[in-house]
Amino acid sequence: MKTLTRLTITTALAASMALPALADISNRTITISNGIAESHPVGNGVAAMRECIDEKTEGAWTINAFWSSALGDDLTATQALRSGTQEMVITSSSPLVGIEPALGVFDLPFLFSDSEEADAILDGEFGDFMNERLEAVGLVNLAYWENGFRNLTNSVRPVERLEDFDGMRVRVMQNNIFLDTFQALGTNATPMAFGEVFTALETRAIDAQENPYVTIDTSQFYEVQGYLSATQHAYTPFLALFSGPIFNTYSETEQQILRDCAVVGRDVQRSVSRELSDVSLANVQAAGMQFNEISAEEMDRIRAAVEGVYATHADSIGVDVIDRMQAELNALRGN
Ligand code: KDG
Repeated sequence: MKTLTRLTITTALAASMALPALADISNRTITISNGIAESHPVGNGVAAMRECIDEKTEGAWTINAFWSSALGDDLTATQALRSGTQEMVITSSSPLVGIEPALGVFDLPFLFSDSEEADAILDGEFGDFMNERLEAVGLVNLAYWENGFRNLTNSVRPVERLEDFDGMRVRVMQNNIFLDTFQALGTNATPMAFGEVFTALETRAIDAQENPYVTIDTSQFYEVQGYLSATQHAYTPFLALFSGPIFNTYSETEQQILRDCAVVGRDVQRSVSRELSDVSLANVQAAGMQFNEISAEEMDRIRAAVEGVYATHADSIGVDVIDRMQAELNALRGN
């Protein structure tokens, strides 16, 4: 009899220890949006995050994903998070500099040398520093996902030297740092939301745009662009943002589930993005794009032409922000 009693008490204790976690998880519906097609590696990331959430909530949460700017562009969706009318967005950081100017540091040309450096900065102290600033404006950044290294496409000519940029009508993200960078290269730069780019290229309202290979491929820019040049002029991250007002209504258990599963999604998304980069480059060439790399000498001239953007935007980004970034990069590079 005593053994049965002990067993019953042990089982009851074990069950009661499990209960708080389940009791802390309510039925939830999460709306998440993004500006690109689901075939982009962001789709893989969202799928992995959803699987993680299904497992941890035992199916108590529903994730509804919307693609190709269906719920508005990056800035519109992000404002919906701040007002508490949408839960989540995977967005480029660049269009958000009007909300948090410090984000502009990620738009500085040729800032990161490679994705390993980008990961170390974004997943380290600097990323935490930026996340604190985002929380102050009602945005919880659950993780940094990968947009990637950006390259120029156009319908006019191969860009092999600095002078080939001259007069080109280039679409840039709604961000003065990108605007000034491409004006410094001699182009006629135009800020535009991502959802409008394909039509603007198709109608020849603009000549060019710049994005990572996987975006050029999955957004089918090869249908309206003849030339792709490996400028690799900036590495921009994606932010996996959650609404601050809504996040604050979640239990600590639920908040941790969001953070943990956004990291699971991040690792899958980055991995697929890097695996697909060369595949996408091959795809767009097979679809007819003429690809060219740029000589080291010409890359030095291009870098020199845009280096003034750092000084021009130091005040708007924050000298302290840029100094912090440079210090962490120097430490990584052993300088
Ligand atoms: O929602 C993300 C897209 O808007 C993303 O592709 C942003 O790189 C981007 C661009 O060029 O606008």
